[in-house]
Parts: sequence; C-alpha cells; structure tokens
Amino acid sequence: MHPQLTSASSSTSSPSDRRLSALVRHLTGSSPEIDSQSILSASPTSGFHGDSVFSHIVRAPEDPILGVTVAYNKDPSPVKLNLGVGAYRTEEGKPLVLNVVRKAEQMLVNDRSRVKEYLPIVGLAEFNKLSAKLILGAESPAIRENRVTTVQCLSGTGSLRVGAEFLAKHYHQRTIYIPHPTWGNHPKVFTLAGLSVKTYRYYNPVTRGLNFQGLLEDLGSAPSGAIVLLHACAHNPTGVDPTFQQWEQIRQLMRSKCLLPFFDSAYQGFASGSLDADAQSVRMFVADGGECLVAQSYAKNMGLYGERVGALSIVCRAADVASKVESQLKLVIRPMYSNPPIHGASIVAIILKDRNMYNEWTIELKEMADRIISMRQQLFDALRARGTPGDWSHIIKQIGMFTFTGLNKEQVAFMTKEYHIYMTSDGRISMAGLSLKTVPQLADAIHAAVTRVV
Ligand code: KET
Repeated sequence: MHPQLTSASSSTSSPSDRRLSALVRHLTGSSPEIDSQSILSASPTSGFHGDSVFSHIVRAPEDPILGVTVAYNKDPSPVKLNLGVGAYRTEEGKPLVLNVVRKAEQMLVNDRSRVKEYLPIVGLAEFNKLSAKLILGAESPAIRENRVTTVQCLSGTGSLRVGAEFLAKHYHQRTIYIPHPTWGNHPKVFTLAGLSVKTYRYYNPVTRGLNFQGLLEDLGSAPSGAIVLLHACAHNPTGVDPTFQQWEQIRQLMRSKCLLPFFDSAYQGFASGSLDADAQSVRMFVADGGECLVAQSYAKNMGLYGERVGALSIVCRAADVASKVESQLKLVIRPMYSNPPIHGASIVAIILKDRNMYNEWTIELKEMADRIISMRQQLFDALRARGTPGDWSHIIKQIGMFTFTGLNKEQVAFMTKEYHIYMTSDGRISMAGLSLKTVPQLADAIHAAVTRVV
C-alpha cells in the first residue's frame, strides 16, 4: 500500500485521516471489515459523503446578453418577445437558415468522399484563403504578397481570444484600448487572455452619436504601440459608426502613434447590406501597408451562429514574418482546442468559392439587412404616431443589428415585467428580432416606459 495511506492509520493521524484510510483499505481489499459508521459520519472537510468539495462556490450571475435568453425561455407568456441576443429572426419570428447554406449542406452530405478526419491546427486552408479575401478584398496586395496569415477559429469570439493570447505572448505592448461602451464580452476575453484593458471614449449619450473628439483625445494619449480594438462596422451596442472621413482621421492618428489595430468584424454585410462597403474600415488600414489583426465571424452574415465559424487574420509587413506568426498561432491553438470543427467551415468554403452560390448569399444577406433597416423605420414611425416624448431619430440613424435606445435599466425592467419584452439592461434592442407584427407591442412598451418610469 502507498506509504502515505498506511501511515494515516497511525495513532498520530486525525479522525478524518483514519476514516479515509479505512475506506481505502476497504476499496483495495486490504481490510475485510469497514467501519461504515465512521465513513458515513465523515466530517464535511473529509471530502467524502459530507458537503461537496465545491460547496464554497458562489453562484455566478447570468451573462448580460445570453442570460436574457435564459430569462425569456422561462417566461410562459404567449406574447413574449426576445430582443436581447443579436440573432436574426424572420417576419414570423423564427430563426433563419439561409437557402444557400441548406444547399451547401446538401452538397456536403451527398459527397461520399468526405471524411471526418481532424483538420490541421489552423483549420481548413481553402476557408482561410477565402475568408481573408472576403474581408480584405480579392485584389488586396497584402494577400498577393503573402503577408497575411489566416487561421480558422471558433467564430468571432474564438478569433478574438486566439488573437489576444498571441498578442499577450508575443507583442511588446499588453494594453488594449476598447471603445466605451462595447460588446460586453470584449473586456473579459482580453483580460483572460492576459491583456490589460483600457477604454477610449466612443459614444455621446446626449447626441446619441459618436464622441469623435473624445475618441481622438483618448487614442491620442494612449501609449505608443498600444493595441486598439475597433468594430469594423455596425458598432455593438451603439449602432454608431465613424464616417469614412472620420475613419481616415482615426487611421492617420493610429499610424502616427504606432497603435496596433485589432478589428472585430462580426457584422460584415449586415450594416449596409454590402460586404464590400462594410469592410471599408479594415481595407483602409490594410491599404497603407501597415499591420493589423482582424477577427471575422460568420455567425450573423451567414446565419451560422451555432456552427462557430470564424477566422483570425494577421496582416504583416512581410511574408516571412506572416509565416513565423502563423507558426506561433499554432502553439496558441493546439493546447486550447487542438484544431477547429470541419462542418461550418466547409459550408462557408463552398459558398465563397462558387460564383453562383456567392451571389445567392449576397442576395439573402441583403434581404436580412434590408429587413432590419425597414424595422428601424417602422419602429420610428410607430413611436411618432404615439407621440412618445423624446427624439427617436437615432433609431433610423443607427446602423446594424442593434438600436441603442437610451432607455434606462428601470425602464427595461418595466418593459420586461409589463410587456414580456426581453432586452439587455443597457437599453439595447436587437432590431433583427423585430417584425411588422411585434413593432406595435414594442412601441406601446417604450411609450409606457418613457411616460411612466423616470
Ligand atoms: N463581436 C461582436 C461585436 C459581437 O457583437 C459578437 C456577438 C461577437 C463578436 C461574437 O460572435 P460569435 O458568435 O462568437 O461569432 N454578439 C452577439 C451575441 C453574443 O453576445 O454572443 C450579441 O451581442 O448579442
């Protein structure tokens, strides 16, 4: 028997040690008898039959975004409406699988030559190449010059995390500036990856627009080399994007201070309906020959939410640097999840490489974007028709999946309680979850909240 276990039965051992040793003797057959009484009465600290060794753990709060869906699912009301998570719904309020995605899946199923082997650590090569082209543009000199390394990751979140871990390990600056406000998961992803998170001003609650002056001041006083997280388009949660001219100013400032851009592109095609227009900010930064990181997600624009398909691209100044960077990305990925899943990336690759399927996708994507934009107008008109106090023009000025309403926490809680409308407590509503049928319900709820809850 193990010396430590036999010594536990000596006269100097504690009662719990003796009980443990009795159990071990019983389980190993080294003792015909067992003092069952002493085991059943084992003290909580013994770890056996008492409280769980995890009994000290406190309950964590639900996620501020995904927790909204948890609460929504518990509500038995037939009129409940989930405008929390950014997930597209049809006019009938149902999740949408794009036709072109169904077609690609059918092709995958029909192809008997397909196997389920592991992908390489960096994922599906074809998917990576096509993803880089999608975000940087087919004619991008950076791609042509082999200065870009792209690795398939677990959707947008996984791409951000891998990029952040890589930076924490290999980049000289550990500080990342994120906009205030931003997607709630950003600070957690970056902090856990080992970066130190600071914010830059982004939104002006008074104008409900961009705080451009504040943004320039904050990035202007950031230390040289700091990393800056930029939403490529359709800023979440505010729906406020810089204009083209403002992007150009941001670019000049960042390049002059050697700030490293890390783009989060979760909504390419969802903002304007055009994949190219929504990639303009990224392409501006790549066109100047400088370096940057881009995290891409296919969750929204291809409706592949649960398939977890995304890519991280790192644009470098030279091909040999990009290739060395990729070798290190593999060392980040291998111990994290070894290699990415094959199905979703195969769907994307099929769609991106075939001209007809690609065109079909852009049409379906535009339909989704247009439906969201029309919901903005509908909601704005409905509030105007009700004479709801306040200027609601930001609903039609903002862009992307969300409207940042300006409703406060209490007003949101009121709308959930009285109208069964679920949204994040910061007053963000997912316009993609709204339909012609539910606009009046939302407008009634907003009207009541604004007039009855201060
Ligand atoms: N970046 C941004 C800006 C973003 O809004 C999301 C998702 C992601 C990345 C990550 O998406 P992924 O599914 O990992 O590709 N946002 C919506 C869903 C979520 O919170 O997970 C949301 O804000 O509702």
